[in-house]
Amino acid sequence: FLKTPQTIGVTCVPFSGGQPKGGVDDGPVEMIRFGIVDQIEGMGYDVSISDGMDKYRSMRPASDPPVGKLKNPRYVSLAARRVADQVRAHCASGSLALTLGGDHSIAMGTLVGSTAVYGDDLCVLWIDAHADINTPATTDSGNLHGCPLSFILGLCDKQDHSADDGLFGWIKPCVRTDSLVYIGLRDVDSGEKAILRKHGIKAFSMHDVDRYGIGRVVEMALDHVNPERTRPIHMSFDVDALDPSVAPATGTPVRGGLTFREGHYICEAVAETGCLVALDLVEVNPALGDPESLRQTVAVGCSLVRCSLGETLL
Ligand code: B3U
Ligand code: MN
Ligand code: MN
Repeated sequence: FLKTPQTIGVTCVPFSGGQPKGGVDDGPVEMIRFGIVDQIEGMGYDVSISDGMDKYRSMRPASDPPVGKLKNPRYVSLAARRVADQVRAHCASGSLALTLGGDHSIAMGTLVGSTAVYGDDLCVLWIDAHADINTPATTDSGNLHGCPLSFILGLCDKQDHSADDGLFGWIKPCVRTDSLVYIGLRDVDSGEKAILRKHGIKAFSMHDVDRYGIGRVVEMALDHVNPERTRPIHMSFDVDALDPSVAPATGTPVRGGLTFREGHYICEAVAETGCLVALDLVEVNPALGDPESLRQTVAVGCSLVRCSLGETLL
């Protein structure tokens, strides 16, 4: 694959159906208003933007009763499918696909889109306080933003989620469990821990960040999924990986998170590989907290994106 695309294909996904709190659907527009597109262009990139971001809101079905425990299953499936098409189009044209969420359920779409182009070669860095790997059977909350990886990795029992209408049947397993690595975990459900153990999925928790320091952790994470630094990387960055003192405006903050520098270090190290082909920045919720929390969280989200694109490399 061509390293370091010169065009950034932006997909804005004003979507909140994967969890119960309103406001996360305003994440993308706040990042645009903060100037993320101008900032990226200012770094010398060409930017193309997917059209029809307003369509995501109007996709909500009139009736969307739970399937098993899963909430808003039709809405999540429809929106993610559209995300997949838009991300696939950006990747196919050789652009780096930047997706601004929205809650993390949209990563079902971003990963289907990126792997449609890069296939098995793609590896995934999941930066998050949470593992987002619940299956329709293990989820307690029924919130699909806690489940995207189980679909992508093919860990769901078919009868769990598609018995009635094959709602998520369009998501074929597209990432191998050894092509995924986590950084930042600190709030993982017991069912999720069992899944991580069973499949031997590599995860660097905050405990590991404390023990080894962020420099070693990122090196070990990249060595695990991308030892030669030749595989394309999809980084899915949930802003709640950061400590709530750094990114307060998010739906499920968990204390003890990454510092401002640790978060940025991850992005810089990924930029340095030259392998980044897709980046998700999700779970910025402008409705939560005071205006200063909002400004701070949107600003740090934009800053993480710019660093991932190489801004602070000398
Ligand atoms: N694991 C829990 C909590 C959670 C996951 N992702 C977020 N929260 N943001 C769940 O609902 O699946
Ligand atoms: Mn999270
Ligand atoms: Mn997440």
